[in-house]
Amino acid sequence: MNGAQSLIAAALREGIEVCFANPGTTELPLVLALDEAPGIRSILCLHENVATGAADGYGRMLSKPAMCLLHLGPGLANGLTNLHNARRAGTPLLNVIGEHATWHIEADPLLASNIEALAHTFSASTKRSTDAQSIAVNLADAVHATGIGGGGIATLIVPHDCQMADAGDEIPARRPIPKSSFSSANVSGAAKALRRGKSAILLGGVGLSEAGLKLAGRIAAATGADLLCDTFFARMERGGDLPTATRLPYFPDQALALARRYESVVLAGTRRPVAFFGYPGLPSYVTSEEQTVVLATRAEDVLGALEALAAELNAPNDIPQKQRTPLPAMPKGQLNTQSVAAVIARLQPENGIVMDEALTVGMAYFDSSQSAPRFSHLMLTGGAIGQGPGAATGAAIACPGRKVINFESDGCGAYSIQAFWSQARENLDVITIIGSNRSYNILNVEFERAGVKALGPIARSMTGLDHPYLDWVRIGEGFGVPSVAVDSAEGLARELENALARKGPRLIEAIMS
Ligand SMILES: Cc1ncc(C[n+]2csc(CCOP(=O)(O)OP(=O)(O)O)c2C)c(N)n1
Ligand SMILES: [Mg+2]
Repeated sequence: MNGAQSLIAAALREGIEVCFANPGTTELPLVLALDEAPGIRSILCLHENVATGAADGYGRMLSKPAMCLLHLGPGLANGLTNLHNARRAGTPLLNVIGEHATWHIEADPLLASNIEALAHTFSASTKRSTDAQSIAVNLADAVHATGIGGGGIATLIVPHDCQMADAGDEIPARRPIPKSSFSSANVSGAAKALRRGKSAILLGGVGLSEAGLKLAGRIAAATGADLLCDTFFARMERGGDLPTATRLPYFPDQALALARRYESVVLAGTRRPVAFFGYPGLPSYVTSEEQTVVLATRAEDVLGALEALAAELNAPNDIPQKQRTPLPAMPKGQLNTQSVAAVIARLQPENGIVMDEALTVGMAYFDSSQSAPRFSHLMLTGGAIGQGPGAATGAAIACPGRKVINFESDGCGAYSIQAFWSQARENLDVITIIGSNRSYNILNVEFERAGVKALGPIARSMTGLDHPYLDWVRIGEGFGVPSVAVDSAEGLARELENALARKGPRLIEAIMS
């Protein structure tokens, strides 16, 4: 085997099944190796940020890494925002970056750059193979690293000449990921806090899985604690008869007001909540130090800790069904934040996946969808916009039997339109709903909250997505996705029902009033 073949053989042994790729000359031996050893579904993405976003969506759904194959430093740089989001999500993800031949780097060819410097910003592990023989071991180490600490990103840089040289035939055996543990002292501390006074359990990571929510629901039933969830969770199982959680508000004043209701906030699978931005006069942390009680961090065994806590509190096995907010009525007329959310929540299918990157357009969706049928809810995790279309693509690859709804605000959507092409090419079941308010509305909201009374022409031009409007129907169609625009709740309901009844990707532009 040459180095490239040994890398692919090692990836197969490590259980890698999907590769989201945008290759160049330095990755061509790897592309050939993917052909020679079938077993890894390889998907061309027309922008690296779509590839990395797709690997994030895939990893969130399957808790195992997909591989991203990217071209040198510039290819990696293009994928950085969604690698940032994936790091925040705690997604296992494997990056393989082609590099110039070892002997050529010294001459500083045009595409050369400091790949390690880029990789270090988001990678739990970064490694450069220095010869063909070590590539398979390096690959196995990288995949292993993606499973440590609840999930992370590993980046392996493979020079072109190492890919081509003889690597021998040895592929290392797969090693089990060491099981994470939890602290019994933290369990006792959390039990004490929950018994003491009015408290909340703030859930993130695995705490928002079906098992996590059920355990938390039992603990809440035993103690009267409220359940909260991170504002920007990676994945939350929702709907059906699952316990519900209140989402920590985005704006820190509102989040602080909620947190102040509790004597203790017990953290399960997340960290002490931090305000999205620093606002003058407001603290960085949403909870005080005294209030904050750590049950288990994301890197620990969150389910084990919740189980031990439920046992310590003698929590009942059955969760009493709380009165649920009913689904909103099917709206009529103009499309606004409320009506778009209501239509989606009413029509989204059982066992669907909703990738939600809809900023102010989607503000009502979390509450509106509380009583929807069971679904997996994915959100933008790292605040770096342009994640949704890629992540929806990856989620659809990961879960072929499930409908994916990608609810996007127009500004966010415009970053990653190339994802539509991969959705069309792979005939993925992704329905993109663009909430088209034709502005970066969140920035207007921030101006308003900062007390800015009137915007000058430059500030207005920095927040308006008009002149010209984005023509989403032509954008979608241009990438091969059947697309339609609607401007009423009835129209959105009709088109969403149509899209749900069919296989394959669809785009619906919901033009807001
Ligand atoms: C990578 C990146 N670039 C820029 C920003 C700054 N930013 C945050 S929200 C936003 C606009 C979002 O507009 P849209 O998606 O239309 O949502 P709306 O506010 O209209 O609901 C921008 C530019 C960011 N968060 N991340
Ligand atoms: Mg917008």
